[in-house]
Amino acid sequence: MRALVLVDLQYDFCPGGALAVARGDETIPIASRLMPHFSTIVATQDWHPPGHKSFAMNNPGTKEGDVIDLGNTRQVMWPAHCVQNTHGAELHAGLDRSKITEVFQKGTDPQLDSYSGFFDNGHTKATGLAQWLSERWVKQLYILGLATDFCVKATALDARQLGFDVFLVEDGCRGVELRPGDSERAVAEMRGRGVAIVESGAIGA
Ligand code: VGL
Ligand code: ZN
Repeated sequence: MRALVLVDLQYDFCPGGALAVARGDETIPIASRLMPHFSTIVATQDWHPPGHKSFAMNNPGTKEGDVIDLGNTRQVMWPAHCVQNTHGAELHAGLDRSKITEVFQKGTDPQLDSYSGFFDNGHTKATGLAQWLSERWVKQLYILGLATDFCVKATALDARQLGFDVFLVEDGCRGVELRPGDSERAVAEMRGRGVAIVESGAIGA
């Protein structure tokens, strides 16, 4: 069985959003074209409480882009984004919500960030996605979304580590690019860990 994994296709990562990714909205029609080709579709949703420690505003003395120690991880300071029950946290309405089998929320622990759809950044708690997929005999994951260099990468690498066959739909991803080239380096790292890099046009029934 295969599944389509839509990573963080939320307004805050699209142009005009709080943590806007350049051309992030171009992922939406690509996701929509692929959805009819999958019977199992999961979406991850970045879903932070207002006091989340990944927000610079919640760490006095820091500014956006700084990196601090948080638990046993290094944490980038982000602008407040994907705050629970705000418009920015909603999945983009260009997606047919009725075709998404299940949504997995992450980043809900105020003390810990979670880029991956599977585990928090400290790898201490599972979101339940891995078990959910294995209960449905899913072995192949087609992953796309936002952002290439953070949540998409973390999700794909965890998926590989968990033993899934992983296909990154590269044209369905856009990156934050804190440093130019981050997305390209992220794709190279994924490829190096056994992720197959594919284009959406090659995917059909
Ligand atoms: C993401 C930074 C902070 C992402 C989420 O979806 O890639 N990036 N929170
Ligand atoms: Zn976040």
